[in-house]
Amino acid sequence: MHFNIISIFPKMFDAIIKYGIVSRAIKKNIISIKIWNPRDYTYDKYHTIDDRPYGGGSGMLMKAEPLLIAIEHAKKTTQINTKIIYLSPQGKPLNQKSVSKLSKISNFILICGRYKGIDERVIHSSVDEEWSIGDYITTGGELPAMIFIDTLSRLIPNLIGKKIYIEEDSFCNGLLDCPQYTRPNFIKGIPVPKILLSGHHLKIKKWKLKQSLGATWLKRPDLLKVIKLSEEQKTLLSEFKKDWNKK
Ligand code: 4GX
Repeated sequence: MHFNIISIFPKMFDAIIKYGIVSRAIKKNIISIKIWNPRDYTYDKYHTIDDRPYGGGSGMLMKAEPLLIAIEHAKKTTQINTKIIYLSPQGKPLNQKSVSKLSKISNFILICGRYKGIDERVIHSSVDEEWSIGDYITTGGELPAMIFIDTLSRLIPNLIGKKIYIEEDSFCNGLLDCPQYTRPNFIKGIPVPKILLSGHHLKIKKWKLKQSLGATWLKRPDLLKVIKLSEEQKTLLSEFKKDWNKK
């Protein structure tokens, strides 16, 4: 997976380039990250990348030309099948399903906007898709771009472990994860649920599914509305609700 980033703050990407799984994937040549700074493509004395919006209004916009030249330079180094993406609150909301679809693509150009955004003509002429990381505003597109790279990267086969681990993730089946425990057996007087120590693999699997359903019901009931539960899942959820009401 190759990521070309258009950003005026290249150093911010050290956060993923230097640490963790993305960093390891870069060293193994599984991922590449190249950053193109629009400021390097400005030709006035002050290297101006922003300007006031036509029609007035507060704040500044990123100028079109430095962004367009940076995009052209990035394009020259990548294959034909490259998706150009603008991260913005106006984009389609990312979720695990869209991330999973996007992870089939191998070349990206990610445009990181600052200030009040970028000249609309950059979006109109050069952007294939606009994506949002959520309904809130960050100070720039760099963190959203890193989230984009991070979530896609962890779906690359064998990068974080066996496929089965990814399939057990929250959201993979549309549900939240079940509670998890590790040693020791007691923490602050609270024991690990007995069933997890029982060695009954089938019962443990059922318990985990039941807890997943319960956690989703308690914490994210909206998620339950968009998935179709199997008969087994329906039974386990009603058992969870019964237990819950007894407490
Ligand atoms: N999901 N930001 C883009 C500049 C901007 C401002 C207004 C268009 C209109 C964001 C998000 C996000 C901050 C990136 C503002 N662009 N990006 N930037 N939420 O908040 O992706």
